[in-house]
Amino acid sequence: MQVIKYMFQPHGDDRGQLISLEEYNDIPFRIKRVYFMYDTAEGVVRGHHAHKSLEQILVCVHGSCKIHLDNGKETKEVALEKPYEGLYISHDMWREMYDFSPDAVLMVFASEIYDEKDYIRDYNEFVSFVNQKR
Ligand code: T46
Repeated sequence: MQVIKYMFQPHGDDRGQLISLEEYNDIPFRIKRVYFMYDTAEGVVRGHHAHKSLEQILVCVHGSCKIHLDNGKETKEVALEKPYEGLYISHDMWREMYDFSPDAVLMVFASEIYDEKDYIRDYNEFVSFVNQKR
Protein backbone atom coordinates (compact mmCIF):
# COMPACT_ATOMS: atom_id res chain seq x y z
CA MET A 1 0.00 0.00 0.00
CA GLN A 2 1.35 3.40 -0.97
CA VAL A 3 1.09 6.07 1.72
CA ILE A 4 0.82 9.53 0.14
CA LYS A 5 2.22 12.24 2.35
CA TYR A 6 2.56 15.85 1.24
CA MET A 7 5.31 18.07 2.64
CA PHE A 8 3.97 21.62 2.53
CA GLN A 9 6.29 24.56 2.00
CA PRO A 10 6.68 26.68 5.16
CA HIS A 11 7.23 30.37 4.45
CA GLY A 12 9.43 31.05 7.43
CA ASP A 13 11.24 34.13 8.54
CA ASP A 14 12.46 35.45 11.89
CA ARG A 15 8.81 35.98 12.96
CA GLY A 16 7.94 32.29 12.63
CA GLN A 17 6.30 30.00 10.08
CA LEU A 18 3.36 30.32 7.72
CA ILE A 19 1.87 27.61 5.53
CA SER A 20 -0.54 28.36 2.71
CA LEU A 21 -2.65 25.61 1.13
CA GLU A 22 -4.29 26.21 -2.25
CA GLU A 23 -6.75 23.89 -3.98
CA TYR A 24 -5.37 22.07 -7.06
CA ASN A 25 -1.92 23.27 -6.06
CA ASP A 26 -0.92 22.13 -2.56
CA ILE A 27 -4.18 20.16 -2.16
CA PRO A 28 -4.90 17.91 -5.18
CA PHE A 29 -8.66 18.60 -5.36
CA ARG A 30 -11.20 21.38 -4.99
CA ILE A 31 -11.64 22.05 -1.25
CA LYS A 32 -15.36 22.06 -0.47
CA ARG A 33 -15.09 21.63 3.30
CA VAL A 34 -12.62 22.04 6.15
CA TYR A 35 -13.20 20.57 9.60
CA PHE A 36 -11.00 19.93 12.58
CA MET A 37 -11.07 17.96 15.80
CA TYR A 38 -9.51 18.93 19.11
CA ASP A 39 -9.83 18.16 22.84
CA THR A 40 -9.85 14.46 21.93
CA ALA A 41 -10.05 12.42 25.11
CA GLU A 42 -7.26 10.01 26.02
CA GLY A 43 -7.65 6.52 24.53
CA VAL A 44 -10.29 7.59 21.99
CA VAL A 45 -10.28 6.01 18.53
CA ARG A 46 -12.19 7.98 15.88
CA GLY A 47 -13.12 7.06 12.33
CA HIS A 48 -13.94 3.37 11.86
CA HIS A 49 -15.27 3.97 8.36
CA ALA A 50 -14.41 4.47 4.70
CA HIS A 51 -16.05 6.65 2.04
CA LYS A 52 -17.59 5.94 -1.34
CA SER A 53 -16.12 8.97 -3.08
CA LEU A 54 -14.62 11.50 -0.62
CA GLU A 55 -10.95 12.47 -0.89
CA GLN A 56 -9.23 14.14 2.03
CA ILE A 57 -5.93 15.54 3.30
CA LEU A 58 -5.32 15.30 7.04
CA VAL A 59 -2.95 17.74 8.76
CA CYS A 60 -2.18 17.62 12.46
CA VAL A 61 -1.65 21.37 12.80
CA HIS A 62 -0.82 21.06 16.51
CA GLY A 63 0.28 18.10 18.60
CA SER A 64 0.28 14.61 17.15
CA CYS A 65 -1.88 11.60 16.36
CA LYS A 66 -1.73 8.35 14.44
CA ILE A 67 -3.80 7.08 11.54
CA HIS A 68 -4.51 3.43 10.80
CA LEU A 69 -5.12 2.87 7.08
CA ASP A 70 -6.61 -0.29 5.61
CA ASN A 71 -7.29 -0.82 1.89
CA GLY A 72 -8.96 -4.19 2.44
CA LYS A 73 -5.74 -6.07 1.76
CA GLU A 74 -2.99 -4.28 3.65
CA THR A 75 -2.78 -1.97 6.64
CA LYS A 76 -0.39 0.84 7.52
CA GLU A 77 0.06 3.08 10.53
CA VAL A 78 1.00 6.68 9.82
CA ALA A 79 2.10 9.20 12.45
CA LEU A 80 1.17 12.84 11.92
CA GLU A 81 3.26 15.10 14.11
CA LYS A 82 4.30 18.11 12.03
CA PRO A 83 2.04 20.97 10.88
CA TYR A 84 3.76 20.95 7.47
CA GLU A 85 2.86 17.37 6.55
CA GLY A 86 -0.42 16.21 5.08
CA LEU A 87 -1.72 12.68 4.66
CA TYR A 88 -3.83 12.02 1.56
CA ILE A 89 -6.64 9.51 2.14
CA SER A 90 -8.63 8.30 -0.86
CA HIS A 91 -12.27 7.30 -0.53
CA ASP A 92 -11.74 3.55 -0.57
CA MET A 93 -9.59 3.42 2.53
CA TRP A 94 -10.77 2.35 5.97
CA ARG A 95 -9.39 4.83 8.53
CA GLU A 96 -9.06 5.10 12.28
CA MET A 97 -7.45 7.99 14.15
CA TYR A 98 -5.97 7.42 17.61
CA ASP A 99 -3.12 8.24 20.01
CA PHE A 100 -4.09 11.92 19.99
CA SER A 101 -1.81 14.03 22.16
CA PRO A 102 -3.85 16.20 24.58
CA ASP A 103 -3.00 19.30 22.49
CA ALA A 104 -3.72 17.68 19.11
CA VAL A 105 -5.68 19.61 16.49
CA LEU A 106 -6.35 17.44 13.45
CA MET A 107 -7.49 19.52 10.48
CA VAL A 108 -9.07 17.89 7.43
CA PHE A 109 -9.46 19.28 3.92
CA ALA A 110 -12.26 17.48 2.11
CA SER A 111 -13.28 17.28 -1.55
CA GLU A 112 -17.04 17.22 -0.81
CA ILE A 113 -19.52 18.69 1.62
CA TYR A 114 -20.71 16.48 4.47
CA ASP A 115 -22.90 13.62 3.29
CA GLU A 116 -23.74 10.73 5.60
CA LYS A 117 -24.70 8.62 2.53
CA ASP A 118 -21.04 8.64 1.42
CA TYR A 119 -19.94 6.75 4.57
CA ILE A 120 -19.29 3.00 4.72
CA ARG A 121 -19.41 2.22 8.43
CA ASP A 122 -19.52 -1.57 8.27
CA TYR A 123 -16.11 -3.22 7.76
CA ASN A 124 -17.45 -6.23 5.81
CA GLU A 125 -19.39 -3.91 3.52
CA PHE A 126 -16.16 -1.96 2.96
CA VAL A 127 -14.24 -5.13 1.98
CA SER A 128 -17.02 -6.07 -0.50
CA PHE A 129 -16.98 -2.50 -1.88
CA VAL A 130 -13.22 -2.52 -2.59
CA ASN A 131 -13.25 -6.08 -3.94
CA GLN A 132 -16.02 -5.20 -6.43
CA LYS A 133 -13.79 -2.45 -7.84
CA ARG A 134 -10.68 -4.68 -8.18
C1 T46 B 1 -13.19 11.12 8.19
C2 T46 B 1 -12.37 11.29 9.40
C3 T46 B 1 -10.94 11.56 9.12
C4 T46 B 1 -20.71 17.14 10.63
O1 T46 B 1 -21.82 17.60 10.97
N1 T46 B 1 -20.06 17.68 9.57
C5 T46 B 1 -18.84 17.20 9.17
O2 T46 B 1 -18.27 17.72 8.19
C6 T46 B 1 -18.25 16.11 9.89
C7 T46 B 1 -16.90 15.54 9.46
C8 T46 B 1 -18.93 15.59 10.94
N2 T46 B 1 -20.13 16.10 11.32
C9 T46 B 1 -20.80 15.56 12.49
C10 T46 B 1 -21.28 14.13 12.33
C11 T46 B 1 -21.14 13.57 13.73
O3 T46 B 1 -22.31 13.84 14.46
O4 T46 B 1 -19.86 15.54 13.56
C12 T46 B 1 -19.99 14.37 14.33
C13 T46 B 1 -18.68 13.60 14.40
O5 T46 B 1 -18.37 13.06 13.12
P1 T46 B 1 -17.71 11.64 12.90
O6 T46 B 1 -18.13 10.72 13.97
O7 T46 B 1 -17.97 11.19 11.49
O8 T46 B 1 -16.15 11.97 13.07
P2 T46 B 1 -14.90 11.02 12.88
O9 T46 B 1 -13.77 11.69 13.56
O10 T46 B 1 -15.17 9.62 13.22
O11 T46 B 1 -14.62 11.04 11.26
C14 T46 B 1 -14.27 12.24 10.61
C15 T46 B 1 -15.05 12.37 9.30
O12 T46 B 1 -16.44 12.22 9.57
C16 T46 B 1 -14.64 11.37 8.27
O13 T46 B 1 -15.17 11.73 7.02
O14 T46 B 1 -12.70 10.61 7.18
O15 T46 B 1 -12.88 12.28 10.31
